[in-house]
Amino acid sequence: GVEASIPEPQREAWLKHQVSAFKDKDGFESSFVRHIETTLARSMFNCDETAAYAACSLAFRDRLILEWNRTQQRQTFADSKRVYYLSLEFLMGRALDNAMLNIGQKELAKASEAGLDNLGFRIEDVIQQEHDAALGNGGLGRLAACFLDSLASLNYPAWGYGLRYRYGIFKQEIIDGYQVEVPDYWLDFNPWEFPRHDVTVDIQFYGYVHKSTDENGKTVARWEGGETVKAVAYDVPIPGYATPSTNNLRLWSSKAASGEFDFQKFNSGDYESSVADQQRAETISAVLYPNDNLERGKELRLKQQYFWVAASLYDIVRRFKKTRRAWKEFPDQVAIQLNDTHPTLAIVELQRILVDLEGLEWDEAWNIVTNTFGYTNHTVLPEALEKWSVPLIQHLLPRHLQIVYDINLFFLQSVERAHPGDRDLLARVSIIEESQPKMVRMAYLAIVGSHKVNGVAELHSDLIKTTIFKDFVTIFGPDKFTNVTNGITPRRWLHQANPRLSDLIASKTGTHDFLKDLTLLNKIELSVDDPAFRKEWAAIKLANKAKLAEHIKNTTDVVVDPSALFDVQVKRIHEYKRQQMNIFGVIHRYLRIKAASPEERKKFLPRVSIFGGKAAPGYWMAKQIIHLINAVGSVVNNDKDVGNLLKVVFLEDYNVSKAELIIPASDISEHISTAGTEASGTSNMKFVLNGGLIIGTCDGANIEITREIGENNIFLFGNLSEEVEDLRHGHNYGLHTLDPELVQVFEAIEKGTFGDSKDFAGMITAVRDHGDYYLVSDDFHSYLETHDVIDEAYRNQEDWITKCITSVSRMGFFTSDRCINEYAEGIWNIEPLPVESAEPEKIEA
Ligand code: T68
Repeated sequence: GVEASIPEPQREAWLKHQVSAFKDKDGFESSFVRHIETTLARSMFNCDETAAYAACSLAFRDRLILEWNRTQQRQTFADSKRVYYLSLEFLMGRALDNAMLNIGQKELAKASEAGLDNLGFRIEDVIQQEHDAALGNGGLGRLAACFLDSLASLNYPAWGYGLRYRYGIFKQEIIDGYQVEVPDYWLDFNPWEFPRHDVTVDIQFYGYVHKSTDENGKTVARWEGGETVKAVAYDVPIPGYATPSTNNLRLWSSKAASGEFDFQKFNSGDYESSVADQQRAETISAVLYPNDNLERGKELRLKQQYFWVAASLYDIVRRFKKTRRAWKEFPDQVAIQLNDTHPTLAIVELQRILVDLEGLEWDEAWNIVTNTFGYTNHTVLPEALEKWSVPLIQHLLPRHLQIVYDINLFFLQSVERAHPGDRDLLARVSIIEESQPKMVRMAYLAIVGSHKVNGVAELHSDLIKTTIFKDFVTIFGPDKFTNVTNGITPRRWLHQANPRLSDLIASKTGTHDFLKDLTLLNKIELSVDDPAFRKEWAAIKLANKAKLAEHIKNTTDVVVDPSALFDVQVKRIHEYKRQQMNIFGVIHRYLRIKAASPEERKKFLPRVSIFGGKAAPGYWMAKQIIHLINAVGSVVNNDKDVGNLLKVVFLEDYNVSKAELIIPASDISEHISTAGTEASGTSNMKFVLNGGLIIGTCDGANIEITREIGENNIFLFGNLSEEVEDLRHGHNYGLHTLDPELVQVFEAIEKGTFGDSKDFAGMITAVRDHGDYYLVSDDFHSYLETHDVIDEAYRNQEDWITKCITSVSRMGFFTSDRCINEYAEGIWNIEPLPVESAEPEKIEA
C-alpha cells in the first residue's frame, strides 16, 4: 500500500504532527480568529459579516477536509465497487449550514456566550452571507445534490462528476413586472472547492480518423489532429450526516491546453489571437444552459457534454487501471449512472477507449460498457428529448460518430434477427433518425448502451414503457426498465430548512434519528391529539410564515398577514406546470371579491398567492406568464375593495436558499401539471414534509404521495393522464368549448384590467385558438372548486393541523436515502463501506 512505502523516520515525523480538528467552543473560536488573522489577513477591527462567513467556513472546512482525506484513503484501501454519478447539473445551494449540521457541530459555532456570538456575530446572519452554488436549472439538478447527500450519509463509495461553470443559472430580477436576467458570477470567494492543478486531462475535438492495419491484419482506427483543451479538476467535499464519510464531487474546468499563451502566435506578434484562443477554451465551462425540459442543439452544449464526459471517464479508467485488474472486471468495480441523456456520449467514449486505445474486441468491450451504465429518464416531453445532428457530431467528434453507427448497426442486426422482416420497427428504434439532416437520438443510444433504464415515479416509469420507449420493451423485455421514485434529503429539507419543526419532532420521537431513518416519523402520529404538541406545531408554522412575510415586505413592499392562507407555487415557469392556470384562478377570485357586496366579502378567507420561478431567457410564453402575475399583483394589492382578502406576490430569484425560507412557510402548495407531463416533482415532497398540504393533479409523485399520506390529506383534481390524449384530439376537431369561468377571466384581461391586454394575448390564444395543449380549460372548473374546498378545510384549523401532522408522519418513503438504496441494490450492485471496519490507522503496512 501507499503508506508502507514511506520510510519509518519520515512516517514518524508525519504522525507526530497529525492535524486534528477543533473539538470544543474554544477550539472553534481559536480556529476562527486564526483564519481571520492569517488566511484572510484581517483583524477584529475590520472583520465584517463577509469575513466572518469566510473564517467560519474555513474553520469548518478544516474539519471536513480531514474526514474527506480519510474517506478517500479508506475507499482506496477497501478497493470495492464505486458508483459514479454523472450529472451536468448539481444544484447545491449553500454549504456552510449544511456542513455544520452534517458534521454535527453547529452547536459549537452558535452557543450563546460562545462561538460566533462571543465574537460579535449572529450565526443566522453569517450563514446568509454565502452565495448559492446554483449549478443547475431545477428538479434534475437538485435531485443530484440530494443524491450526493444520501450517498455520503449512507457510506457508499461514490463520486459525483460535473462541470465547474463560471456562471450558474442566471440571477432573476423583476423590473416593471418583467424578468431580467443578470449573470451569476459565484466564484469570487468559494472556500468549498479545491483546485487540483495536478489532476488534468487533455480533451480532443475535431480532427479526422486514420484507419490502418496492424501486424495481425486487424483494422485499427486512430483519432488524430484537431485541437486540444485541458480539463482541470476542482474537488468539492460532500459531508455525510452523522458519519465521518465525506465523498467527493469533482467538477471540471476548461483551460487552453498550451499553457498561458500560444507561444508560436505570441512570438510571431499575434498576441491578441493567442489570448482569444485561451478565451475560446475557457468558454466551454463558462455557462450553464438555462433551459429546463427543452433542447436547443447548440454546438457549445455538445462540446460541454463531451468535455465533461471524456475527462470523467479518463479519471475513472485511470483509477481502475491502478488496481491492475482485468478489463472484464470493470463492471464489478465501476457503476456509472447517467443523469438524463446529457452524458450519453460516455457510452461511446468508453467503447472508444476499450476498442481503439486498449485493443479489446468490439463484443467484449460492448459487454463491459453495457454492464457499466444505467440511464435515468426525467421527461416524456418530446421537445426535451435530446437529438444531435449527424453533421455536427461528424465535425466535432468524427470517431465517435463512426462508433455510434457501429453500435446502431449491431443493434439493428440483433433486432432484425429477433423480429425478422419488421422494417417499421427497425426505422422506429434506429439510433439514427432519417431526417434532413440526420439526427442521433440520444435516449435510444442511452437505452441500448445501458443495462437498466429507470423513470423517477411510478406513473412516469409506466408511461415511458407504454409510450416513448414502447418498442424497446418489446426488444429488451420488461426487466430492463424499472422505477425508482425520487426522494429528497431530510437533512436539508427538514432539519436545516425548518430547525424548529425538526426539534419538535425529535421531542416526540426521542432523538433526531428520523433524519437517518425517515420512516421513524410515523411515531408522531401517536401525538396527533396531544394539545401541547399541536399548539407548538401551529406556532412553528406561524413563525415560519411571519419570517416569509418579513421577506415579502423587504423585497416587494407588499404587506401580508401571516394568519392568511399562504398558497405557494414555486418552480421553473413552464406551460406544462401551468402557472397560467394558477394566475387565471387568482383573477377569478379577484373578480368574485369585486362582485361581492361588503357583507358577502366578509365571508372570503384571506389568502396570499405566492409565486416564484425562473423562465428560460428565450421562452417567450413563460416570460408572459411572469408578467401577468406581476400585473395582477399590482392591481389586486392596491385595490381598496380587496384589502387583505387577496394578495399576489412574485418572489424574485427563486433558488435553493429561497426554497429553504419559502417551503416551511406554506399552507397549501400547487403541483398542478397537466396529467402525464411532470415526471415526478420533488418540491411536492418538500412541502408536505414541512407540514404544508398540497393541491395537485394525478401526476408524477403526487400519486404516490396520496397513497402514502391518504387521500383525505391531499387536494387532487383534474383529468387523468389516460384522458389527456382524447381531450387533445377533441380540441383539434373543434369540440372545444371554453369553460365559462375561464371566459370571464379572459374578458377581464382583454378589458385591460391588468394593463395592456396585448401583453397577455399569447396566453389567451394558446388556450382559446391553439388547441389548449395543456388542458387549462378542461381542468379549470375542477381547479376552482378544489380551491373552495381548501378554503373550507382551512377554516377548520383543528382538522387542518390533524391533516398536516398525519401527512408528515407518513412521509418516510420519500427520503432520498430510500431512493439511493434502491439504485444501489437494483441497478449499481454496490454496498456501503462500513466506517469502523477499515480505519486507515488499522490498515498500516
Ligand atoms: C425534472 N427535470 C422533472 N430537467 O421535470 C421533474 N432538462 O418532474 C423531476 O422531479 C426532476 O427532473 C427530478 O427527476 C428537470 O429538472 C431539467 O432541469 C433539464 C435541464 C436540462 C435539459 C433538460
